Amino acid sequence: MSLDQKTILALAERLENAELQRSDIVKITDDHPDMDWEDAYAIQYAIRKRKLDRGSKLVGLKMGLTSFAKIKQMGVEEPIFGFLVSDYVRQDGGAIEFDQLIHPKVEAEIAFVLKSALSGPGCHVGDVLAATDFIVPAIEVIDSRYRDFKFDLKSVVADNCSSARFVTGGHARKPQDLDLRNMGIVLEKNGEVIATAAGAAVLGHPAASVAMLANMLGKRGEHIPAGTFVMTGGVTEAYAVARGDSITARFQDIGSVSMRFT
Ligand code: 0L1
Ligand code: MG
Repeated sequence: MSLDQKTILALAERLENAELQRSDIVKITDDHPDMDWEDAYAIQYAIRKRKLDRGSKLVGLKMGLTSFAKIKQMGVEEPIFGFLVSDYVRQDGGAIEFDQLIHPKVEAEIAFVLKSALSGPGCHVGDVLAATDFIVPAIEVIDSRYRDFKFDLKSVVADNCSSARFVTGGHARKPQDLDLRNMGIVLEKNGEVIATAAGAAVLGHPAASVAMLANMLGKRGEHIPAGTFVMTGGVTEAYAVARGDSITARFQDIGSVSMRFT
């Protein structure tokens, strides 16, 4: 680690205030160019603690930058992970308050709910499928706290991977009843198709994203507990939205999820 605890806590406060006050900031590596991965996750975990200490509930975990489209869009090489708290949850078909966000974008994601814990190293797709209770569709709203979405990967990890809101719905289905690699997904904005993808867009198989999360957590001495909701990452690139937009993501065999920006 290159940052001391006081700096980690101050950066967590700066980033969380940017989120809560809807005021963007410049990427934190501008002031701390030597910040390393451990520092970045330490800041993210400090933000998570701030939220939990105020009574928010941890409701899941997410992987980010797991699809070729996102990797290309962001010009990065490695997936990253973040947390999901109760403050981010919105209802299927419901409103997302545009005024609470800086510059939101949406992503269609395949989500897993686990019935057994998963731990790394060595966690693989087979382990994930055996540990999965059901699969549900989701839309994530990301909202980087960095001005104009200009950042580097460490700054993004510190900012909880731009997490802001998410909606889940559709039909819960057992993984053995689905062809997750070939699952078709259509993303619509205001009734028009803006992107299409298949489940394989996420690391070749969306379960590989959950396995990667277990392996990344394993390096930290952590695991994915039974019952965890895991979003596996956008199957397409992220699309900017404006007030008044309606977004629907349709997933083959597991139904659709929608939201309106009001
Ligand atoms: O959910 C995600 O894919 C996180 C991506 C982080 C970078 C971004 O803001 O697009
Ligand atoms: Mg995402």
